[in-house]
This record gives sequence, C-alpha cells and structure tokens, in this order.
Amino acid sequence: MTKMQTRLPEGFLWGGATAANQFEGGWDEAGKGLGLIDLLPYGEDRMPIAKGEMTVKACDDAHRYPGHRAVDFYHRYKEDIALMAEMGFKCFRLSLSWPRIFPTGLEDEPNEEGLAFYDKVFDECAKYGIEPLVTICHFDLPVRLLEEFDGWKDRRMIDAFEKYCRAIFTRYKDKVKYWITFNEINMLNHLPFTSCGLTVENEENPAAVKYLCAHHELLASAKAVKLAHEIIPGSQVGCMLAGGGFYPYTCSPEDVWKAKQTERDNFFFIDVQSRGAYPNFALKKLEREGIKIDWQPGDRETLAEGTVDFVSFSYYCSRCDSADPEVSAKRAAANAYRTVRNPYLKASEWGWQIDPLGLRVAMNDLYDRYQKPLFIVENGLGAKDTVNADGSIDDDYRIDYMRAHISNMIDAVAEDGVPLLGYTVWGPIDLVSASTGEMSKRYGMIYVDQDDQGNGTLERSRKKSFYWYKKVIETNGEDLA
Ligand code: BGP
Repeated sequence: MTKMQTRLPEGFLWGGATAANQFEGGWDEAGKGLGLIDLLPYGEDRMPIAKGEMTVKACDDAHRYPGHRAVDFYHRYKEDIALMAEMGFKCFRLSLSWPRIFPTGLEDEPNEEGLAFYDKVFDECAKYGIEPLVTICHFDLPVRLLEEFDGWKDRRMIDAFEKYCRAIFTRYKDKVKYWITFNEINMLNHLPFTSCGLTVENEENPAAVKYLCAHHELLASAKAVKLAHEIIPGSQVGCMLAGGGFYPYTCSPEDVWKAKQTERDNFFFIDVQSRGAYPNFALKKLEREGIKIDWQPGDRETLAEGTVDFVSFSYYCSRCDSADPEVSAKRAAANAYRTVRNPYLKASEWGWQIDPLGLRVAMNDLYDRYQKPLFIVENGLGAKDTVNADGSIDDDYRIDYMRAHISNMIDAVAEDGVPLLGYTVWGPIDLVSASTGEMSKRYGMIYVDQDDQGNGTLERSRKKSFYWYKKVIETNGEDLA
C-alpha cells in the first residue's frame, strides 16, 4: 500500500510564474522578431483586439505598447533571479518568446542570440538550484506566421511549432526538465487573438474557425510531448488550463446541467491533451453545430501518442452558471471572460471573485478526471499597492489571499490525496497585466517602480508579502501565519 502524504511532499516546487511578453521587454533586441502580443496596446482598443474583434497588423504611433519594455527582465534577469532565490524559490515558470528564437517563424535555423539569452537565464537559475518550468507558447507567435499562414488556421503551423520545439528541446535538454506546451489553451475560446492570433471579425462562423485552430494546436501539442520525450529522457510535459470550476447557481437540475455543460466545454481541449482523443460530448456538440473537424490520416494516432505527463492550471476564481436568462445577465469579471456573479463571494478590485475553497474543489475535480499529477502554475491577487513614505509596502490583502489559497491547496494534497508537483504564484515580480495592459494591477511580492503610462525607474523593492512567502517556502507550507 502506498503511504498517504500527510503534508506537502519533499521537493515540492514552490515558486513564481511569468510570461515573456509581460515580463521581458527587449522586444526588438538581439534579432527578435515581432510577436503577436507586441501588437496589443494599452487602452480601450486592447480588449477588442484581444478578442479578435478588431484587426491589427502592425504597431502604430497612436498607441502605447506596454509589452515592449514590460519590466525589463531582459536586462535585469540576474537581479530578478537573485531576488527569487532570496525568497527561496525552487521553481521559476517562464515562457520563451517564439519570435526571439525564430524571428519570423520561417527560418530554417534559430536565432543564436535569442537562444543564448535563455541559456543565461537557465544558468542563473541553476546557480541557485531553481528548477525552470518552461511554457513553450504563452500567448505568442511570430507575426510573420500570421501573414504567411493566417496563423493556426493553417496546418503548416504545426510544422513551424515542431521546428521551434526541436530547436529548444535540443538546446536546453540538459537544463530544462519541465515543459508546458500552450498556456491556458481554453482561452482560445475567449481571447482568440491573444491566445492564437485569430481575428474573428470577418469570419462567417467564428466557432468553426476556433475549433480548426484548436485542432491544429492540439496536434502540435501532442507532437511536442512526443518530441520532448525523445530528445529529453525523463522530461515532464504538461497541458495548461485557465482553471476554476463552474458552480450551478442553484440546485435546480436545469442550473446543474447548464453548469456541467459549460464546465465540459472548458475541459474539452485538455481532455484531448490528457486522454489522447476528442471526448464524446465534444464530438456530438460539433456535429450538432455543423462544425467539421479537418481530420487527416494519422491525426488520431498523433493525439493518442502525445498525451501529457501532468495537468497544470491557473486558478484565480471560481465561476457560476445559470439556466435562467435573468440571473445570467448579472455578470462578474473572471479572468478574461465574464461569469454569473456568485452572491457568496467577495471580489478583487478588478471584480474577480475570490474563492479559496474553490481551489480545493478544482484540484479534486481535475485529479478525479485525469488521474495525473497536477501543477498550480498561476494563482494570486491583482491589487493596487501603496508605497509608504519609507518605501515599504504593506500588502496584507495579498498575504491573506495567498494564505487562504495555499491552505486549501495543502488540504487537497494532505486530506484528499491529490498529487501536486508545485505551486508558482503569478507575477512574483510586478509585471504587465495581460487583460488590461496595466501596471497598477500588481500580483508581485516584489514591487516594480512603473506606472500605467510606463513612467518609472523600474527599480525593484520587497513588499511585506516577500518575507511572508519566504517563510512559507522555508517551512514547506507549515507556517502560514
Ligand atoms: C492568465 C494569464 C497570465 C496572466 C494572468 C493574470 O490568464 O495566463 O498571462 O496575466 O492571467 O491576468 P491579468 O494579467 O489579466 O490580471
């Protein structure tokens, strides 16, 4: 009989998570090409573009692009990784910028300067014993591929992605063991441009095009898993879900059924990545909606051969669903897509509803469904911080949020037996918000001096939560006080 874990296991991967475009800056340095996310401006056009409702092809002078400088990890990686090490990080989740490595995506050979940058980052991590967890594609791809192939609509994207994967697996095989193929793959349904470069503005049937892109991404993901296992023996590759369960608004069977359907739609893509085949409910749904998947010979085998080793997810909030149109109309913000407001929950300043127990629910649901180890790769509170006269920052609200979530996470592991590889807080060093492009929506335990207009020294300073998280890591989650 296997011994049930009573607390978090030894070697639990505590850390923090970032994404290239929100963190690195250096957007046109050392041969880097233009990435789709470089086109996302600050201001009122950001959301329509992210949702694919407004077409953009290039940057212009009328907009400001906060991702171009982001918070300059590109030049400050040594200082930043030293700060993470000081907090005791065991793991640093970062994404690679595809256009830094293949500037247009069409080259035969990768950009050596781009590869060399991440070598330096990984070597710096190794110095402190920090395990990198690498997202291969976090809302990113070379803009040239959009022009050439119309992005993920075209099957040739799979080859472009495979070429990119081969280059990074080969180069970093001795430095990176943990990989994630696509960040929040289900975001494709909600933010199609941010997620995969898809503009639905002029599409007759947006849903059909989304599923076409998803099919290609799922094949690309499966090929990447197989390739990683071939090139890097012992590597672990995960899928990634924008997580958080859907509660029925009431116990009426109609509400329960509605919530179940929404939740299954949410799981669709990671069902494929975890189990190696399209789930029946999705096949039936597509059939009902008259959407044909472009199955080519070998596709089914590719999916079956490329199932992931672990299931990773972000968790900021739970969601709610109702069959009643009147209730459905009362919506709250919830990480990119709005949800029925849950009257039992309080919300963050940005309206995301706070539900620590929901994390335990989500972990149990995911483990029950997939029976694979989980990895919480994003969690945290986006909040405004005030800098005191002496430079200190008392972010007790952030500590409270993290304490409550970590406590539920430990219960899921220790009381429910859910295997969990690690926990990486989103944006441990303040970075640019994906949804709003703001700096003032801060997740960090390390403050970055920059405002929403891009003014500031970019200097880093430790918040109160820095010392709190350090202690949590030191005690492997025993001391959450
Ligand atoms: C997730 C994304 C991240 C991150 C986070 C917080 O959806 O994977 O890139 O930004 O949400 O969202 P926001 O920055 O909009 O507050």
